[in-house]
Amino acid sequence: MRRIPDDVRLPEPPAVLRRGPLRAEAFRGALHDPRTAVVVGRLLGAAFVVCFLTGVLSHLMQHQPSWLTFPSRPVWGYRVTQSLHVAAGIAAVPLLLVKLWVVYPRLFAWPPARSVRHALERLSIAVLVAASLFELVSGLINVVQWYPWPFPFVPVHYWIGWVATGALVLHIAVQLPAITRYWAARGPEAPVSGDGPTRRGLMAALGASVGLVTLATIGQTVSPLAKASPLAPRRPGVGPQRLPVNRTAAQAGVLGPIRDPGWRLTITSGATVLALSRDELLAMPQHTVSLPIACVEGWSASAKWTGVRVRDLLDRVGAPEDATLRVTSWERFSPYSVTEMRREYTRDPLTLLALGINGEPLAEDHGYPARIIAPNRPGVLQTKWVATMEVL
Ligand SMILES: Nc1nc2c(c(=O)[nH]1)N[C@H]1C(S)=C(S)[C@@H](COP(=O)(O)O)O[C@H]1N2
Ligand SMILES: [Mo]
Repeated sequence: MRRIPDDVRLPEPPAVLRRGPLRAEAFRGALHDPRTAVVVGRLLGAAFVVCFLTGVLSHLMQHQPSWLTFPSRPVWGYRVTQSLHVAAGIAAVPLLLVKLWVVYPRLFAWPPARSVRHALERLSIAVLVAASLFELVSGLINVVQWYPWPFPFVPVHYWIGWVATGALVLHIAVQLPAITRYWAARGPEAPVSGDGPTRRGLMAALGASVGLVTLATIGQTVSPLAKASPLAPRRPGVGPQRLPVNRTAAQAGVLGPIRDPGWRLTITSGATVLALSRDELLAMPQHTVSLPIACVEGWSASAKWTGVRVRDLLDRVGAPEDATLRVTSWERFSPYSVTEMRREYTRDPLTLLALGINGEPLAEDHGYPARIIAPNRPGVLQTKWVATMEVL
């Protein structure tokens, strides 16, 4: 590959094009300055780092690679990291809007590209802006479960997250001189003059917007705040048995098999096959645990689950201690139809095949006759309407 010399100058565009926003002094507002860009950029960068780390963690927990194991404790681990992911993403919306407002005059820099290097820099910023907007918008509309696009949300949101993060790292590297100048010149702040708001006013408005959008949505996971969160798409405490429902039994097309009086749970381990009715499951030792359902969409809610320990079921079919378990739902053709659990989950005394919730038999929409509930596990893997359990 040929190196691109730093100083490959591009021809100057004709001066007649320099009109409107392209003319010199088109933007006089004092807050389109590098200092404001750095101050807002730092906050936005922090929100992005939180989103990226918690997002990668969530992805790995949902698509667990064979070389990686996750502990089943603390039980609230996924609840906290996923709430942070969604809350930081929502807080990043006003931050990104303000950041774009601060720097948008640079879109009209003259000349549009001084050199090949400058053109590449601008291209990388275009990628950063596009990827950031895509991540925030796709994340938000996933929270409200609206899928207007023809591609699957999870892999695209995941990979564009890497693109945005790569572009962000490049952007920070390119802007390092400006950032260092900002730190060196700190000290008494130069008064900003000119039209428009002061920097302090801008930051106060920004802080208020971040606080407002956070408060308006955080109630979807912090139950005492639910009343103050008009925009929270789900609320803990609302739904059958005071727990939100992600997909109903009717939507999943399982009403036939789960209402069948001949319903049986099939457990297989090698040649051993055990078929248990709900009454037989209820006759086994029952345990009650308090565990949250924590959805990737950011809502979470705690409930008291009662049922049979998964490890007791495994012992009944003589499964090896470290066996992996495959759980299949009556629901077909859904990404949530099948999940696998390794020993950290199957052997945890809190991992249940739940038959009841908050003192009542499971509602159909919560997975009747039986569902999985395990500690520190993404909601999407808490399989409802369990049909079979296979020891692998
Ligand atoms: N079979 C099946 N299990 C499922 C789902 C599903 O659509 N089908 N949704 C999952 C998701 S995304 C979540 S967050 C939880 C929600 O459980 P709940 O509806 O009982 O609150 O169930 C999980 N188990
Ligand atoms: Mo979910």
